[in-house]
Formats: sequence, C-alpha cells, structure tokens
Amino acid sequence: NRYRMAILGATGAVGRRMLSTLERRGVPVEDIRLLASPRSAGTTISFRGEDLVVEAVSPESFEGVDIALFSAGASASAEWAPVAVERGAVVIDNSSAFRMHEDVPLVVPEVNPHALAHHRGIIANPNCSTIQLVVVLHALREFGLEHVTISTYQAVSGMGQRAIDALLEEVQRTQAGESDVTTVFPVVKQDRHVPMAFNVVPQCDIFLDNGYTKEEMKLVNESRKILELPSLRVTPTAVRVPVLYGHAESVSVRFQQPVTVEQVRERLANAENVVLVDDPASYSYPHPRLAEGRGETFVGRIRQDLDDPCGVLMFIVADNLLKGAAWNAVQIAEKLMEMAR
Ligand code: A2P
Ligand code: 11C
Repeated sequence: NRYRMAILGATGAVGRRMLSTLERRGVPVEDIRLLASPRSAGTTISFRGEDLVVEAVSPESFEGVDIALFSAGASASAEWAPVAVERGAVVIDNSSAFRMHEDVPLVVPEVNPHALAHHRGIIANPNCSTIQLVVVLHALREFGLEHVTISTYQAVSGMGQRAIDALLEEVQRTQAGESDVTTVFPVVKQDRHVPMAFNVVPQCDIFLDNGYTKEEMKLVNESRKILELPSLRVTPTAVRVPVLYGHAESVSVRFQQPVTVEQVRERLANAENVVLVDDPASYSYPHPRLAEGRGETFVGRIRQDLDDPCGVLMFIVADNLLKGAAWNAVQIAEKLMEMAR
C-alpha cells in the first residue's frame, strides 16, 4: 500500500525536515504535494532525486490526500486542518492549535501509540521540548512519577527558519563591532527586545497571566496529557540559548519510592529510541551538537539527588526539528499506516 501525502509549510524549517525524513525512513509515499503560502509558490524542493514544485495551499490541494503533515503555524492549522479533513485526509498537526482538544490525540509513538485508535481526522504532534521529556519519563514511570522540575536550553530553530537566519546575522554584526544587534528575539512575531547572540534569554514564547510563558505551560499540560497523569507535578522554566539545533533540558525527577542511579540507567539503556550517553569520566554526555540530525533522544549526567533517595537528576537532549517535530510526525504517520494494514 502506498500513500498520497501533503506537507503544509513545506518550505519551513520543520516542513523541509518532514520531507527529508519521509525519504530517509523510506515511507511508502505514492505522491506528495508540497504546500505553503503564495509567497513561496514555485519554489522547488528535491524529494527522492526529483524536483517538486511548491504550491500555494487551496482547498483543492487536499483532494485525494490520505495523510497531510502540517507545520505552518497554529493559525494556518486552524484554517486548513478542517478543510483537509473534510476532503478525507488525516492531518498530523505540528502546531499547538488542537493539542489540548479532548477528541484530538496528542501522540509520541514511544509513549502513547494507543491514543491513535480514536481520532476524528486530526492528530496532534506535541511541542518539541515536551516530546523529548516524556520519552524519558515514560521509560521511568514504573517507579512512580511524582514531581518533575525542568529547565530548558532551547535552540532558536524552535522559532523557525527566520530565527535561525536572525541569530546568524546577530553573530556576524556582533563580530563586526556593532553595539545594537537585536533582531526579533525571543518571540519572532513580537517587537525586538533583547539580543540573542552571545546571550541567554529566560523567555520562550509569550508570557501568560500566571507569570509563566506559553512554552512553560505546554511542558506542564502536554506532558500530563501524553503520560495520562493529570496530576503530575511539573515545575518548568524555559530558556532560549544561542544554539541553532537541539533543545537541552536539565531535569530533576522525584519518584514515589527510592530509586538508584543504576536502576534509572538500566531502564534508559533499554528504552525505545533513547540513547544513554553517560560516562562523564570520558566526557561522554548529551549535548545539542551530538543530537543534531538524529531522531533519538539522548540522556546522561544521571545523578542521585544529594538529599533525597527518591530524587534523580539528568540531562536530556534531542534535535528539536527532528524528534521534536518532523521525525515524531513521520513516526505517527508510519503508525497509522501500520494500523491500516
Ligand atoms: P512560506 O514559505 O510561503 O512563508 P518556519 O516555521 O520555518 O517559519 O516555516 C513556516 C512554514 O509555514 C513555511 O513553509 C511557510 O510558507 C508556511 N506558512 C506560514 N503561514 C502560512 C499560511 N498562512 N498558509 C500557508 N503556509 C504558511
Ligand atoms: C520553541 N517549542 O522552541 C517551541 C517551538 O508549540 O510547536 C514549537 C512551538 C510549538 O520555540
């Protein structure tokens, strides 16, 4: 069985990786439509050795499509997902538009593939920093997850291609001696405020009324939904760092029972699509450059809490555009194909 597919947002940082991941994983694609806004219609992108032309999205774009991967932002998803579903496509949506809807499964295939059994045409791909966190937490759930304290170190590519270009420009201008290099960080759609180059910025996405950012609340709410632990305590701080690709997370987990470092290592070493990189004596630990271009989640620096036998600390890294977005979305598509066989 071969599938007719579409990618909305095909010219973006995630959209391009959706296409290359389909190719890399050898997904049985019969044909694929590359969709974006009228701005980039006519652009060509290569797939399996062939140059495909990007089209401006229209209702007809979804005619005959079996599976559509969306990564064009929440407002484009809100507009086009119902149109695609009406025409018979299943939408795997990388935006936040539908994630918390009760009848929309929010899926990480290593964690809750069973959630795919019931959907109404839309399946949501979680936020990047949430995906890599729950992949690791899921592997440790038998110890009883009680409280997760997390600080993130997030790459600028989480904000799209424009942010990657902006950071590179800020770096160049800083090196050229300019004093005001600030572009548009840390929220691409807002006014410029602080520089990102050679800086660390404790803001990802906009602030909410409770003083947390939207990214921080996604870590809380999406983790609870995916892990099916509605009262899991999650204490988040999300930080942007001048890294291009790969989100890192310093995570402290408190379990419902005493747990040793050896037990945690053993579970993580055997967890699906998790790579344990934890030999500090030989400088072996996860970092964004190690994870770049890879689909797995990397974990290391595993330590016992100094005062709490139920507490374990760790460092988790994944490529935010791959496991955090495109790779996870393609894994969901593969699961759907598997279920249809
Ligand atoms: P375009 O190239 O035409 O602007 P990124 O996350 O890297 O910024 O990429 C966003 C992607 O979403 C791009 O492919 C962009 O297309 C696409 N996009 C953004 N807004 C819309 C829209 N309203 N309709 C269709 N595609 C959109
Ligand atoms: C970031 N996590 O790194 C964001 C990007 O909800 O899909 C992804 C936003 C989302 O800025």
